[in-house]
Amino acid sequence: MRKFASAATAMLLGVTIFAPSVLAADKQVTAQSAAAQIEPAVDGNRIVWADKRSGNYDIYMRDMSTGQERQITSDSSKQVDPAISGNRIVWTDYRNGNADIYMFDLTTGEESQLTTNDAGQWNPAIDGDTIVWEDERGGNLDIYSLNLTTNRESQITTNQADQYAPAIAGDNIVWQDDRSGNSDIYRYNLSTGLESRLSTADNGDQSSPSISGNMVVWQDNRSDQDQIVAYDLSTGVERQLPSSATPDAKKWSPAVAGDNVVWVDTRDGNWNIYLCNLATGLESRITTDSARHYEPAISGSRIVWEDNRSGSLAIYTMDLNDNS
Ligand SMILES: [Ca+2]
Ligand SMILES: [Ca+2]
Ligand SMILES: [Ca+2]
Ligand SMILES: [Ca+2]
Repeated sequence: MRKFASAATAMLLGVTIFAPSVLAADKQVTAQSAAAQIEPAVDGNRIVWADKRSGNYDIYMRDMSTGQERQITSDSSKQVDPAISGNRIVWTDYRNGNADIYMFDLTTGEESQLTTNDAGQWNPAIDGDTIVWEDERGGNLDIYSLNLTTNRESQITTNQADQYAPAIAGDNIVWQDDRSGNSDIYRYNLSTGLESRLSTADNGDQSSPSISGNMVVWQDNRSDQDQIVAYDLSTGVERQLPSSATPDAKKWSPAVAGDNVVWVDTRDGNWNIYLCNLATGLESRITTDSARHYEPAISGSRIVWEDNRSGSLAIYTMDLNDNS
């Protein structure tokens, strides 16, 4: 409560005040290197990213509970865009001359190629036993899924426009969909087989969806300024974040875990990571220096992002529960 001591007063005034001091200490995940470390993803204490220290991009992982770093791929072609759920890491892999989805199982130490089609497969996301990705085998982008328990691959969308940037939580797959002439957010439920459009605004692009439980967030420029929208699948209620008025600031790349939403925000004149708690409406600034911070991801209380404060791209993390 100490952190948000002025919150009640702030709410009375109709604005949201964020804590002036840092919530918790941030830490550099990656060893200092002139090579780029990009595209972080996180599940619990395990952080994965794409790392160019070998002269080409590979996937690396660091477990913050043990401090141990592990190189996941060593192939000389490009491995990028990792995602992680439990003991499984997935990524986009160019070793076959086109993009495919690969997986590494931390339990067995085994790597497997999940797609073999000559067209491109990109941007995997994983939750439990289900992997989703965007796939160009039909001549336009569609969403595909693979159930690791049944080893069954499914085509989720068939529309001739592009469907891409998928995210998954439980039975719900969400993605960015261009079928209406601009981008909207759609959802497919693996249990019911039903597809629905979530974003209600006809104008502007709704993009970069993220999902946790029943909460979907996306970037939304319906009012010609990028903002963050949260949509609750259980109630159908959509709301803009945060409640504080910073209409001239652009907001990008949201990610959600439980009640916490993080995004990139330009209100301070540079790119910072901000946090909004959906239950309290309270907002916090996560990064404090004037460097660029972007591509945030979040799992539980742990936030990760890409950061250039040291002059080259590195991965940083903050555990909101770390009071040390
Ligand atoms: Ca590589
Ligand atoms: Ca392929
Ligand atoms: Ca399509
Ligand atoms: Ca739209």
